[in-house]
Amino acid sequence: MKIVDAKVIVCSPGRNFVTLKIVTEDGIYGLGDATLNGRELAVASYLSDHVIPLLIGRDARRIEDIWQYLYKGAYWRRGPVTMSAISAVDTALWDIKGKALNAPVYQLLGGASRDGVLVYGHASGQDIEEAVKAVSDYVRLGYKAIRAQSGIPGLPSTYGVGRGKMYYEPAEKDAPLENVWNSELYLNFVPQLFERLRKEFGPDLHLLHDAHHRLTPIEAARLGKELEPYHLFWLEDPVPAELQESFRLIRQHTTTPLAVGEVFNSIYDCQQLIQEQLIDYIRTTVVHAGGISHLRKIAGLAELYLVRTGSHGATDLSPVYMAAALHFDLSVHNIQEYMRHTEETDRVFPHAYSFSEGMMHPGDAPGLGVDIEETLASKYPYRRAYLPINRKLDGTMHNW
Ligand code: GCO
Ligand code: MG
Repeated sequence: MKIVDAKVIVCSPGRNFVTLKIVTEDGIYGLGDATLNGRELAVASYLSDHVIPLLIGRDARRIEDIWQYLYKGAYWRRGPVTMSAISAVDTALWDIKGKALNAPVYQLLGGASRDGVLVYGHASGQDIEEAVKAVSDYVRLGYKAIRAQSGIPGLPSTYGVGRGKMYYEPAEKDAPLENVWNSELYLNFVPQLFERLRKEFGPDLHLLHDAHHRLTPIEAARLGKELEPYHLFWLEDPVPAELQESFRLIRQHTTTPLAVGEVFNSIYDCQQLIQEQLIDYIRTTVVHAGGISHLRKIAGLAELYLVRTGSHGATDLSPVYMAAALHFDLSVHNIQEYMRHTEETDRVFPHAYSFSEGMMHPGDAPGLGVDIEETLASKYPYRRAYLPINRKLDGTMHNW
């Protein structure tokens, strides 16, 4: 089954998405998401200029061989651009295999290991009252797990507080937004938020929180410790994770479960974190960490050490990603982040996955069960956009 054509489709139905489409000689095509928020065109060029010419004429059925060919063959390994490009190829090839065998991809991965995938949604507010209201909106929609973020008194803006009510979009057109940060104000405030949420919603609702790489290890240890009475499902990205051993210090001080990995690209980024059991959830994704093939290897390693997967699923990952993630998710034991896309985005990417009672299912369409309406997509041309940057109150550049 020769690959005869491939192309990259960049569109912006509300936000930018990069989609790879691979076509085989018998007319079957597959899709892969290659969106790298704020650096989209680098991956588009990597694919069009360097990868697509190597794909033409190859047998689309040889998924693992093509993965190894692109990974080992590049010589320059890993990194978000390379790995997002490889991920898109891998995902598109799984889509093709499913369609060719007339089976949903999860059936090729060992079949459903449970009835549905527990997902968590994003609730946020400018202050505690708004955050409580947002969490109750998600409870009403049927969510069993909810991430809660709130504006911090004394800071004009912060990570995770959406502009709209049910949608969240941090990227800004043309130039990055500048956020202001202060760890002391944040650390003093967050336990109050979760004390209130536990009081309002009782012990059973799964509550999550994302510190978005902003703390030092000892600050993260303090936060984890102070959040212990509120039994978080997880505390995410407490510190920037380049230094994997920094989690040892956090771990020594707190039993709050830790999640990390949305910015990782390969198994090597989390090998130590998993093998030393320094984390509880690994958040690598199909779209940035080598596709379904590589994510299965990460999940396999994690399973040995009782680390579960909880993949990133923000709206900057397209419905093509969400479909692929759900097929993978259904085959392993985990939770999945789910931020609803806008209707505009959903119209460009019709899909078979569905949400009900806090759970999602990828559907039973052959392949991934997601498509791209190319004519509609072409009506939304790319517009350069950037993620925000973050400075401390005195102007020092900090992690966003
Ligand atoms: C999350 C993430 C996102 C990222 C975004 C960056 O946990 O959902 O932290 O909100 O900030 O994906 O592009
Ligand atoms: Mg995050």
